[in-house]
Amino acid sequence: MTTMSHSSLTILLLCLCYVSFSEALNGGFTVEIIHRDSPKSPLYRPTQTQFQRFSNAVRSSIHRANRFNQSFLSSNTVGSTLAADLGNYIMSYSVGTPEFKLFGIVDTGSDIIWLQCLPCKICYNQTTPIFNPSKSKTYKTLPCSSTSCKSVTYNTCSSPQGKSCEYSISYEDGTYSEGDLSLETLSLGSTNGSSVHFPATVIGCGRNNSFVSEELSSGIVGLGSGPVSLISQLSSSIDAKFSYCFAAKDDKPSKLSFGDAAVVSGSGTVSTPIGFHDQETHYYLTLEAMSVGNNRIEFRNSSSGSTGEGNIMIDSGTTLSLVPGYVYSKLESAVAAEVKLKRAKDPLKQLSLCYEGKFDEVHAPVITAHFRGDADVKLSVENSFIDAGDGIVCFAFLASETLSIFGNISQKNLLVGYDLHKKTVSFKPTDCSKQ
Ligand SMILES: *[C@@H]1O[C@H](CO)[C@@H](O)[C@H](O)[C@H]1NC(C)=O
Ligand SMILES: *[C@@H]1O[C@H](CO)[C@@H](O)[C@H](O)[C@H]1NC(C)=O
Ligand SMILES: *[C@@H]1O[C@H](CO)[C@@H](O)[C@H](O)[C@H]1NC(C)=O
Ligand SMILES: *[C@@H]1O[C@H](CO)[C@@H](O)[C@H](O)[C@H]1NC(C)=O
Ligand SMILES: *[C@@H]1O[C@H](CO)[C@@H](O)[C@H](O)[C@H]1NC(C)=O
Ligand SMILES: CC(=O)N[C@H]1CO[C@H](CO)[C@@H](O)[C@@H]1O
Repeated sequence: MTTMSHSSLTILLLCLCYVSFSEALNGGFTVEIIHRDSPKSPLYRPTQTQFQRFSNAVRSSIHRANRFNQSFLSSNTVGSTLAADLGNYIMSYSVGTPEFKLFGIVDTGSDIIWLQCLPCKICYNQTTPIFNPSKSKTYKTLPCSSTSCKSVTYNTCSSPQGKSCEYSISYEDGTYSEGDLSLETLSLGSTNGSSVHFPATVIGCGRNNSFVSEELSSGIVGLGSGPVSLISQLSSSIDAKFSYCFAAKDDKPSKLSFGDAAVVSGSGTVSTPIGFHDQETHYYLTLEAMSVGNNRIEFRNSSSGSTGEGNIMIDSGTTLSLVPGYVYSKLESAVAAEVKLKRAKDPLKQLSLCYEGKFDEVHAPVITAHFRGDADVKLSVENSFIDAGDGIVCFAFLASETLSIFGNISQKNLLVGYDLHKKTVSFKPTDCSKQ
C-alpha cells in the first residue's frame, strides 16, 4: 500500500518535473512573467515613488527611441549596438544540469540570452547566486568555427580556427556583457507545474558584465528575431508562435506563451500583417490611422508618397507610444477637447498633456488604433494615460519624427500573439490578470 502510493507519487513527480520537450510542446506552454515593480519581483525597489517610476518610464522611452533610431539608420550594426533600458518584466528560468534558477530581464528588443557566469572577471551583484558552469553536466563552449558563433555579429573571433567563441555586447547606457557563447540546457517553468527543457540552447555565459539599470537580475532573455534569441532557438518546437499579455496592474503576474498556447483566437481577435522586421530584432506593423471617438487621424502622409508599410514598431520594452508629430498634435487636441479635468504641468516637461486628477477620473473617449487589415485595437484610459504620481496623470503618447513605437502601455490587457510563419500579430482584449 505504502509502496504503491509512494511509487505512483514518484511517477507523478517525474511527470510533473521532467517532461521531455517534444512531448510538452504539443499543446504549447505558458510561463509567468513578473513586473519588475511588483512586490513579488526579486528586483522590487520598495523605496521608489510613483513619480520616480513615471520619470524612469518616460526617460527610458525616449532613450529607447533614440537607440532604435540610430540602429535604424545603420541597421548593419544592430546586433552590436543594442542598448539597455530593457523590458520591465522578469522571467524565472533555469540553466544547467542540475537546474540552476535565475531571473532574467525579458526583452523583445534583444536577440541573445546572456547571464553572468562564474568565474567572472567582473560581475555585478545579482540577487540570486551566479551560475557556475563547471558544476553543470550539460555546459559546453562553442568554437569560433560553429554555425551559431558565425551567425552572431557580436562575436569577437579574429581567427576562426579552434578558439572558443567569445561574444561582446554593449548597450548605449554603458551596460555590457562579454563572455563565452556556449550551449546549455535551458528550462522554463510552465504555469501548469511542468518544467520544459531545451537542451543545447545557445547562451552567452558572461564573464565580464556591467548592468547599469537592472543590476539585480542575472542578465537578459532576448525575445527578438535574431538567430540566437530565445524565440528563434525554440522556433521549430514552438512553431514560431509566442504571445504575451500584460496585466494592467504591475502587481499582477503576466503571461508569456509559446507554441499552440500562443494562438490568439476567438471573439474580438484582430490580426494585422507584420510589415517587416529588421535584420535582428524588431517587428514593425502598419498603422493606418488613429481615432479619438469619431475623429479619425490618418497616418498616411501623401506628401511622403509611401504606403506606410511597417510604419510603427511594436515593442514591449518601451513604455510610451510614439507617433509622428503631425499625428501627435491632432491626437493631442482631440483628446484635450474631450477630457474635462484641470490641466497640469508635466513634472518632467516631456509630455505635453497632463491633468490634475486620478486615473479613474479621466473620462477619455476611446482611442482606436487602426492597424492594416481592419485590425482595430481599442485603447482604454489605461492604455493611453500614465500615472505621474502626486495626483497627476499624463497622456502617454510622444511625438517622434523618425520612429513610431506601439509601446507597453498601449498593449496592457491585450493578448498579443506573434505568428512568425503567417507573419501576423494578433490582438485580443483580455483581462491579463485573470487568464
Ligand atoms: C503541462 O503542459 C504540457 C504542455 O501542454 C503538457 O504536456 C503537460 O502534460 C502538462 N502537465 C500537466 C501536469 O498538466
Ligand atoms: C532620429 O534621428 C534623427 C537624425 O539623427 C533626429 O533628428 C531625430 O530627432 C531622431 N528621432 C528620435 C525619435 O530620436
Ligand atoms: C556586492 O556585494 C558585496 C557583499 O555584499 C559588497 O561587498 C560589494 O561592495 C558589492 N558590490 C557592488 C558593486 O555593489
Ligand atoms: C570588461 O569589458 C569592458 C567593456 O568591453 C572592457 O573595457 C574591460 O577592459 C573588460 N575588463 C576585463 C577585465 O576584461
Ligand atoms: C507630412 O509629414 C511632414 C513631415 O514629415 C509634415 O510636416 C506634414 O504636415 C505631413 N502632412 C500631413 C498631411 O500631415
Ligand atoms: C504594461 C506595462 O508593462 N507597463 C510598464 C511599462 O514600463 C513602465 C516603466 O518601467 C512600467 O512602469 C509599466 O508598468
